[in-house]
Amino acid sequence: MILIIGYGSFGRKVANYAKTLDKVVVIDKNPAVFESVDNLDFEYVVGDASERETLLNVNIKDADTILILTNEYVINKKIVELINELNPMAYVIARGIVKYPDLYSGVKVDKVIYPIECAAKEVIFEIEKSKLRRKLMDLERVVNSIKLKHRESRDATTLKNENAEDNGKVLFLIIMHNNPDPDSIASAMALKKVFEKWNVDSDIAYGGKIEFDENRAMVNLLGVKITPIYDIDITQYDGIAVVDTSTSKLLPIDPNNYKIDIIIDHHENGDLIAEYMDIRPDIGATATILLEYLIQLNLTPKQDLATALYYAICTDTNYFKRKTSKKDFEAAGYLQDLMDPKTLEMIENPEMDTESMEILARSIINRKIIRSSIALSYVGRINNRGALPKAADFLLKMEGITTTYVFGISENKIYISARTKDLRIDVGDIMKRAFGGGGHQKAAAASIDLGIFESVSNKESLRKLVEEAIQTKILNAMGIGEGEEKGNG
Ligand SMILES: [Mn+2]
Repeated sequence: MILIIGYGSFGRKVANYAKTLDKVVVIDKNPAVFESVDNLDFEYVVGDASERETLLNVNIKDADTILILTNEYVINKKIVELINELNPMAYVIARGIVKYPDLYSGVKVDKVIYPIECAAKEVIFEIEKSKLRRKLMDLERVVNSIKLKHRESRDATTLKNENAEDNGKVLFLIIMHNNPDPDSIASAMALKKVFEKWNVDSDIAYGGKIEFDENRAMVNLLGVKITPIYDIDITQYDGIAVVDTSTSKLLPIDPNNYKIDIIIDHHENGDLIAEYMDIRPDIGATATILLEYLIQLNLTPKQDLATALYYAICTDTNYFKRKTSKKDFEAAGYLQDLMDPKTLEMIENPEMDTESMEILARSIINRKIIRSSIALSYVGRINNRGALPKAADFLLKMEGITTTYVFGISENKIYISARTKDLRIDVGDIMKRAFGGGGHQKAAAASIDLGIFESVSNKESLRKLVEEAIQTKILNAMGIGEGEEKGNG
């Protein structure tokens, strides 16, 4: 049996739904509330539920669920006290008031509900939805105006030249920022899907390099088609969209030479402008914004896109440890059912190329341990600089080692990667003072010109010279003198 106390407008609604679930009994002290209802298909009692007699009259012991829905809060508490005594097993739902959060302290209530707040939240949710719908209408309008321009220019060409070839489709260029990260890659993939829905073709381009093994694995395993912007004739495109940046510094094209039509990003203080801009710094990843678009357009992301978007949110929020909004969590939750955990695992732990493996091996073999916790390691000539930070990370896993420096030569420079898990050591500061490099407390890097060492052709002599020069500078910056080190022997 469901017992409802209070038959106001809210109680009436609840009673209506509840009677499909179980037998319903309603109590209200005002007989008039029952008169206005035509066919009452539930039991009711006119009485004051804050009086023991009334509750006993309705066989309160039979009630599994009791709802106290009057808006007289003081009386509600009194009723709860009585119920706790007469039927302690019942599931008690009571109407609360936001102003008095402690209203039910000291009594047992299973659920306090705030009807007005629930309704208000639902309204806000609808407002958000309408805003998103509006945004997508704006985006589609921008795309349509480009379509129109495309058609006009095509008609003009056809008039002049009967043989002009054109499949009639509008072609967009989606540009990611330099050295694209998973968020920009996934966002570009998603925007391509949005364009497809509107019958627009698009290519994805990037500047710089795809730097990390993980990012390369993402592109390869998910079969993402992306092209270096230098291989592309930008003039053949009808429109340009930029994802995951709004800063000209990170863009591989000069915004003074090309008109950008669309920018979707989550970074603050960008200098780029476009006809359509959706920039939301409160969101942890651009992928979250684009997933909203997909859902709004009824486009359920397929497994590859879902995996990409999920990985993008994970990396941009550093696995939800950095700035993460409720929307990012919701997006990740939604994607979890759609993505492929096996592919994700392969992206997160990509196979290492032979050179990286060798550099790792050399960093272990060549390590010099100072003060039993600092490892310095020279790995010689390298092609893949990305292997240095990996080696520095890897050495940190050795027992007793808390700070690592791995350095090697690439072209005519010495590159150094530093890592520490010792909170008293700031490797960013050390790299800066020793070599003018940079980074933060836990991870840093630097590079210096090989200079006069360049003329040294003997491998072994070069090793000795570089090792000694780098070691001296690092130890000095750390405040560990050479002499002192020898003394400690
Ligand atoms: Mn991002």
